[in-house]
Amino acid sequence: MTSTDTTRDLRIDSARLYASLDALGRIGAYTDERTGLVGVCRPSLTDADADGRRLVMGWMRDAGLAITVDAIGNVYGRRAGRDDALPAVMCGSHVDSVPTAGRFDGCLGVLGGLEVVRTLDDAGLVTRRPLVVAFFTEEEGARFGTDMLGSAVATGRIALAEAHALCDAAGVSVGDELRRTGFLGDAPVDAIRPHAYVELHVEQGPVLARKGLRLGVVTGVQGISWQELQLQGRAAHAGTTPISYRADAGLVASLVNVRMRALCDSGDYGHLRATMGVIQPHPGAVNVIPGRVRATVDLRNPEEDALARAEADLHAAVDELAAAHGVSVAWKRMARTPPVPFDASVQAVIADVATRLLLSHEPIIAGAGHDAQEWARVAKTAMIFVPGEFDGISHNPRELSTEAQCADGANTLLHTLLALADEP
Ligand code: HGY
Ligand code: MN
Ligand code: MN
Repeated sequence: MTSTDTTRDLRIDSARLYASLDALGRIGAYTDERTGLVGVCRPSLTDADADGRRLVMGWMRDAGLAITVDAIGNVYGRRAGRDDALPAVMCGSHVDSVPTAGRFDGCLGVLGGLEVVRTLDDAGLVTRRPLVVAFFTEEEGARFGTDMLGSAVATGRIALAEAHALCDAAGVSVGDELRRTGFLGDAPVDAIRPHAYVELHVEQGPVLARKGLRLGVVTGVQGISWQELQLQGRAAHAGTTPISYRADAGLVASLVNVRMRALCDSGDYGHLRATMGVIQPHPGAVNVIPGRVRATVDLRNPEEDALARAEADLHAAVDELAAAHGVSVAWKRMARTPPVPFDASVQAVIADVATRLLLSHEPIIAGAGHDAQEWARVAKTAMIFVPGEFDGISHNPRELSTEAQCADGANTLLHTLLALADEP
């Protein structure tokens, strides 16, 4: 059953989708004291994440999906196809969030897939291939330090034992949290090898909105480099210690941050983006020169060689800055993924659907990491982006895509899945 006359005019129920996003967004909700905005804080495998997972799994059951949970806590909801022995077409994303999230990052891809299932149920339609709607563990990496963790384990990039052993800042491991929350599933992590994977996601940036486009056909994901930087100086009295006697780790961290921006502004590394998201001085007292600093370095680049050069040149610069101030340096690799291109044929299906739905669209590269970049290793994969308001701001409670924008994405997902599920 392709997107033929029987399905051509099929559309999702946008009010139902938006209500689901709203209901899930109330789990882990908090009010930002500065702006009064309501954000979402559901770091992976916290109680809030577990509550969000169970809410979505209840909806999956209500929609008749057969649920499996694997040994890294990935959750798959399966809808039988007419030729049920064929590999499924999968969609999904993540429901864990950064600590200052909005309601759409990841959730639109999961609940958009669920809305597709609900729409097909309402219409009494069964696709040729089975469909799977999934959500994956620790996509954000904000708690355990490695992004797209669940998808990376499911597709063989990270070993299960290595993933289970990862710990958060409090020393709590992924394995322990999976057990504590009840999400240490018994399905093997490589149980699913889909025919194709399509992920609907908010763009999380300003490009589509500024061009007045309704959709993005995502061509791939840029390279990501996450490192932890430990700077070790010497704690000392802020008042009695002459400037020339200091080994100020806090000063070096600031100098490194400024140098990171200089690398971006230099133009020598293409479209390099650099962020020092964590800067933790110790002891963190007003009258003590920081003896040490734990910082994180997030580098992004669409070109692998420019990313690698930026990593190498930053390491050299940090050594120089630290040595000049009597501070020692230790690096720890957190995550590293190269740029990943998406499948051209799936992109073509998405573009064709968008054209038929009269939705303006253009190719766009993903600035953020996504589960799709892992699934691209084992299945033909692409993504659909929808724009957001306020320059598409994300990882911020102000994140907002309208009901109409979400509907554009979910309708495109619906017809893309129908086309792929009908493939021989
Ligand atoms: O960091 C990222 O790009 C994604 O939000 N995990
Ligand atoms: Mn996301
Ligand atoms: Mn995110």
